[in-house]
Amino acid sequence: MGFTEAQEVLVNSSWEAFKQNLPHNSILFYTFVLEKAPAAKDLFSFLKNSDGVPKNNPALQAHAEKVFGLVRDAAVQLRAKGTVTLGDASLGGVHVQKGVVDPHFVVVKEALLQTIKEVAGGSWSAELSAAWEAAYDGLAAEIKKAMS
Ligand code: HEM
Ligand code: ISQ
Repeated sequence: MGFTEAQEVLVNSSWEAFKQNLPHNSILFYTFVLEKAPAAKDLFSFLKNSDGVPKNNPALQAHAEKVFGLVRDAAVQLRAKGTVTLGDASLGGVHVQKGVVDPHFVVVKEALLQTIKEVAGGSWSAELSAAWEAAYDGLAAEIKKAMS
């Protein structure tokens, strides 16, 4: 079965919850990434020269919001047409240039799913997580294609 309307609703509702506390949730997201891949810190311009994950950093928050927003958009596309199309063709090049490699995509996926678990709280479910995972996988596959 393809991506369902119920899955789209699950992703949309937790995306709204994510945005509701962007300062907190974006720090959670980076913290989970760096727990798994401490060396990834040096890839991000806004983390490189700071001790830990900086609080109140608009660039950091904007990037986290963008990543979650693109995964949400991917869910909408999967539901509407069954495939994900990259709106921004430069996304492949950006990641190649920054030194991102395949295993990083697993790290970011797990961090994203952990963040969603925190954000959803009592409304978290395995179905909610699987919906985010499917949308992320569809988007990540397109970014990797654009990187190669
Ligand atoms: C930059 C999205 C995966 C590391 C970006 C940008 C976007 C983005 C929108 C900003 C491009 C711009 O400058 O306008 C995504 C999405 C991903 C993904 C949607 C997965 C589905 C990854 C992974 C890594 C990564 C796996 C590796 C840890 C970076 C870095 C930058 C970047 C280092 C540059 C940040 C800076 O300005 O210093 N990404 N990304 N991304 N991404 Fe990703
Ligand atoms: C990947 N690309 C851009 C920004 C990000 C922020 C946090 C974790 C992963 C990211």
